[in-house]
Amino acid sequence: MKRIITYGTFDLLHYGHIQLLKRAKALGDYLIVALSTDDFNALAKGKKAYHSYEERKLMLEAIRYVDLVIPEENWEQKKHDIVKYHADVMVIGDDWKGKFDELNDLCEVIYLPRTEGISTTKIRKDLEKATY
Ligand code: C2G
Repeated sequence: MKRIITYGTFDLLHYGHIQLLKRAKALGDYLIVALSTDDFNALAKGKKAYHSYEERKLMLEAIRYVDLVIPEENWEQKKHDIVKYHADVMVIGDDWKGKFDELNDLCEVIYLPRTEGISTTKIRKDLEKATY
């Protein structure tokens, strides 16, 4: 069983996120998503997700590619997670290219091309401009 792990906030879930999860799952048999908690978002990522951790977790667990959702509470937990969950591959979008290469001594690290033309920021901006 080839186990994949990935990390993210996955807020305002969109097809770019789904495409990442789909490609990540295609690399193995079991996909673990470490989902940024509300505190981690606020304190370390400077983000305020629209949906709470519990709401984002519920949505991710409904995705066919996702087998397990765990909390991402800090930047340092990745090595621990890879060992604890026996991850063979850590996958993340190439906006992080090179940032997690130190994990190569524990597992394969793969940076996948981001899906162009969609982002949470774009959604928020487009909604602000939209006049329904
Ligand atoms: N993503 C993508 N294409 C997009 C938008 C996002 O492939 N158009 C990918 C990102 O590269 C990431 C995943 O979807 O792999 C989740 O995106 P975010 O929630 O924005 O992740 P981020 O906030 O960058 O968190 O410790 C790592 C961080 O938790 C990553």
